[in-house]
Order: sequence, then C-alpha cells, then structure tokens
Amino acid sequence: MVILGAGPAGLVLGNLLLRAGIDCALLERSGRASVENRARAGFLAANTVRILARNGLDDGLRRNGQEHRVCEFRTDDGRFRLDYGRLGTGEPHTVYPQHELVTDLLARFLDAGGRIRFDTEAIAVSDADGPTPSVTVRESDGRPGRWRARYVAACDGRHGAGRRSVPPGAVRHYRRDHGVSWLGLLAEAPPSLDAVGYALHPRGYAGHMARSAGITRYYLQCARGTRADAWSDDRVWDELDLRMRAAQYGTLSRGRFAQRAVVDLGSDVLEPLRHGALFLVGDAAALISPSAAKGANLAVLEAEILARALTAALHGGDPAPLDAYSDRCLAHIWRAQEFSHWMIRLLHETPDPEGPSPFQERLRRSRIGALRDSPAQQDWFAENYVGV
Ligand code: RFL
Repeated sequence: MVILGAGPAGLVLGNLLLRAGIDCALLERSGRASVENRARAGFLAANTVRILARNGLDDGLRRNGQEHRVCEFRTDDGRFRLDYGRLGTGEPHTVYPQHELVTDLLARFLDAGGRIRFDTEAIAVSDADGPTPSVTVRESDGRPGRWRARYVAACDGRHGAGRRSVPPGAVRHYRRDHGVSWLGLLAEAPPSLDAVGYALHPRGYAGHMARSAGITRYYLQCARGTRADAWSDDRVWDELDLRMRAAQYGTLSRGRFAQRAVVDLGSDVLEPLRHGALFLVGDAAALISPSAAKGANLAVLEAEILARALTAALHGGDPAPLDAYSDRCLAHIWRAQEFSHWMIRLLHETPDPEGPSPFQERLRRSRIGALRDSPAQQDWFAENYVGV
C-alpha cells in the first residue's frame, strides 16, 4: 500500500494501517520540518477527537487541546452569543493546531516502524485500474523512481498527483467559486475574546479564532486580487478593530503577523472517490472553504473509513466496504459542503451577478436574526457546526 502525502489524512491512514498490520509506505513531497510547521486548521470536531482517541492517537490532544464551545456574532444590530457546546448534540470543539496534530501523528507513525520518504514527490499514479498499479516519483536526489502497490491512497491535497491521475472521463468534478476572498492571518497575540468571533460589517467580514495562549487566527474579507502584503500590520489591526467593533466591545491584543495568505473561497468535489486501486482522501477528494472549519475533520473521518475498508479487504477478504468507500464519504462531504455554503452566505454579502443587492442583504439580516432568536435554528446550527 502506498500513501501519497503526510497531512492529517495520510498520517491517520498510515497509523491505522500499521496498527492493523498492513504494510504501507508514505511518500511526502516536502521535508519533515515543513510538514511539522504548516499552520492551518485548529478546530477539531468531537467526532475527530473520538476517532483519534479510539485509535490511541490523542496523547498530545488530551494534554494540550482546549475545549471550545461558544461563538459570538457581532452585527450592526448588536452582538449575541451561542453556547453551541450546549445546543444541538451538546458537543464542543477541541482547539488543537493542525501542525501539532501532524507532528504527533508523524512521531507515532515513525515510532511504530512506519516507512516515510520525505522530499519525494509523486508525479503520477499509473495503471490504477489495471493489474499492476504504480506511482512514479521524483526521489529526494532528483532522480525518477517508481513504487508498485496493490492500492494507492491519494492524501496529497488539491493539487497533488492523485487527482491528476484520475482520467477525466472517469470522474465528475463539481466546483464552485464563492466569489469571496479572505486575508488569513496568524497573529502572535493572545486571543481577544473567549469565543469564536464572527463580525459582519458593511466593510466586510472579520473573524477571530483562538489557536493557543499566544497565537490567534484572524480573517479579514478582502477584494479579489488583493496581495497578502498589501496592507501594513497597523492597517490590518485598525481594520480588524473597526470590523470587530473594538470601540464598543473591547480592543484586540495586537502582535506581529507570523503568517499572511489570501484565500479565495472555493469548493469542489470529485465523484466517485475511487478509480480502480486509487482512492482519494481528504483535500484530494474534496476541497471545502474554511468558512466552517471542516476540511481537516473530513480528512480524518475519511482516513478512518478507508483504513477499516482496506483492513476488511486485505485481512477479511471482504471487498464490500471498499466498494462503499466513495458513497459513504460523499454523504459526509456534501453535508459539510452545504453547511459551509450556508456559513458563507451568513457571513458575507456574496457577489450578485446583478450587482450590489439590497434584497440579498435583507435576506442575510433575516438569516442572522433567525439564528439569534430561534432555539430550533440554534440547535440546527450547533449540530452542523461541530459535526462532520
Ligand atoms: P494536506 O494537509 O494538504 O496534506 C497534503 C500533503 O500532501 C503533500 N503533497 C504531496 N506529497 C507527495 N507528492 C505530491 N505530488 C504531493 N502534493 C502534495 C503535501 O506536502 C502535504 O503534506 O491535506 P489533507 O491531509 O487532506 O488535510 C486537509 C487539511 O489540511 C485541510 O482540509 C484543512 O487545513 C482545512 N482547514 C481547516 N479544517 C478544519 O477542519 N478546521 C479548521 O479550523 C480549518 N482551518 C483550513 C483552516 C485551511 C486553511 N487554508 C489552507 C485555506 C484554515 C486555513 C487558512
């Protein structure tokens, strides 16, 4: 078994296969330090924590993860809080930075005797629907190489070799550009409120998410095509203060921005998630906009579903779970896509082909009003917000 990519999907899958006694090798394009330092997600769903716990992969998470259960919406009409950890299914998030989870999973994989090749880039998966699937690679010394495998799991993200290797006629590609961009910021500053903050402002959306005692993620909606370094740190902080209504609700703790990146909010899904011996997992299977913090959670869930299916096929001689892999995962993926789409329309005035739309804006105000006032709507929100 060959796994492409050492992100959350590849490393959960690798650990679970090792535990089941299935031989696998992981091929990763980047070096170890780069994999361990790539700051991205932070909010883990309760189901993700359960998956990691039942597979003995939650040591770091239990030590350093922080339970999180409240979000706050700030609008022109005031602010309100939802204790989502008490609504819906009554489950909180656990805040644990993705790169720390990846570091834990990698250490675990290596300790258990897992094989991983860093600086090894998969170029293509060949003969996935034939008798001898293989992966061509560029080895760390730059030379070409080839790995043969009975199965290949593409956990190598949206731009990886796995997706590219599925023939266009064998897959349907659904995609959507939401027409909204965010400046994603990682601030070396403590969180400024004890909740996830969603600020809806006439100048655009601003978001606040805790990562750790000294690190906070912020998002600032920006015009399409904005460069990540277009604004000085002071200008970014002033804009965050304005949109988060700091004058009314308390100033933000400032610090240096350790990371800035512009994200164009987009989504896509491939169907099916299997082509012969090649399986798509995590971002390689579907990209989901970060508006609802689902990507890493789906990656972990799909990795567990695939690990169980491979175990049934290889140890039990039962191919049925592998045949069901794509449909099972797609049901979760489309549910998460729908909620994330709903979040985008809650948080932004999304572009209307007919230009600025006061009608759309009224709908958005009504949507947020329902969330503020309707217990049934709040339960629905909480269930989808923490669930995958
Ligand atoms: P990853 O994490 O991208 O890992 C893929 C790995 O594959 C390697 N690779 C290759 N290796 C070999 N050959 C090739 N040809 C290769 N091409 C690539 C890469 O180097 C990498 O190591 O994919 P995976 O495992 O599917 O995990 C997906 C998650 O990383 C992603 O969905 C989340 O980060 C999304 N996301 C969030 N998800 C959440 O659940 N909660 C959050 O709070 C959250 N916040 C976020 C996010 C994504 C963000 N970005 C990137 C837009 C915040 C941000 C800013």
